[in-house]
Amino acid sequence: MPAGQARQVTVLASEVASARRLKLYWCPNTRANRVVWMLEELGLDYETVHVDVFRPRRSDELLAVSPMGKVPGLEDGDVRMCDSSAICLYLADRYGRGTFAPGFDDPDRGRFLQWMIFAPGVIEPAVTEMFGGSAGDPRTNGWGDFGRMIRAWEQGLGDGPWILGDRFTAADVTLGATGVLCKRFKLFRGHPALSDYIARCQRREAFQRALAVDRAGPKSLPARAQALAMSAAASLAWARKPTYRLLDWLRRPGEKE
Ligand SMILES: N[C@@H](CCC(=O)N[C@@H](CS)C(=O)NCC(=O)O)C(=O)O
Repeated sequence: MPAGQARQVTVLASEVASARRLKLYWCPNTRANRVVWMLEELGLDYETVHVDVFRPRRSDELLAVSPMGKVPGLEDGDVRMCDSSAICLYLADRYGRGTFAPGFDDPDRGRFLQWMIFAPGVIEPAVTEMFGGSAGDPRTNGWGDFGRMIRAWEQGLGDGPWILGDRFTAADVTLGATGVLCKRFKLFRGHPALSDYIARCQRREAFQRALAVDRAGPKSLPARAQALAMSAAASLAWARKPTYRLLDWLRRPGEKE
């Protein structure tokens, strides 16, 4: 089967009768890609509906799924939902049958949820804060700051290979997809374990198929301009990092007394 095409697979016998196509509101080079990756890991059949998020127009269909007009959004029968991490968790629970999400009675469930939420709740705001050049108070910011975030992530990964050890889960999809961006912005310098972790994620076949979906997708002029702007932001972020390192050192709890 050619990479990047949605695939028809048999789910479970009990679900065949109610099998339906999942509809994903998607745009290349956005957080929608992590859901494509999850769908590819699960081997589910899906269709993508392109939304050019770099232009202002939003359809009523998208807004019914994603009230903020953002991608990704998912329609699965009567289920309509948005937010990439929530969708990955939903898909893993609903279709993974324990393979990509530890079950409710599994002792790994708690840690799994913690890492599912770490990507949108801690990594993204910490990186955004650094890009924005502002430095809030890490004691009141739920995400701490970039330094605390990266140390917690590295420590949580330990020897890996995945965030729950030998088991690859949906948490690796959300962390991995966020990490690909961190790696592109060179934020893993001095953190080889995280860099290797992301390289492992990128070598997965499902990741490669999701990448092919993105690459084959339409790219408008505003989208191309945005990509250029992001590269410029990446260089700036790197220039700002020493200030962050200093602040991080000054604020690190308990190490200078
Ligand atoms: N927390 C959301 C964020 C979604 C989001 O911000 N999507 C961006 C693309 S990466 C978007 O649709 N932006 C267009 C807009 O806000 O109008 C998620 O993880 O799905």
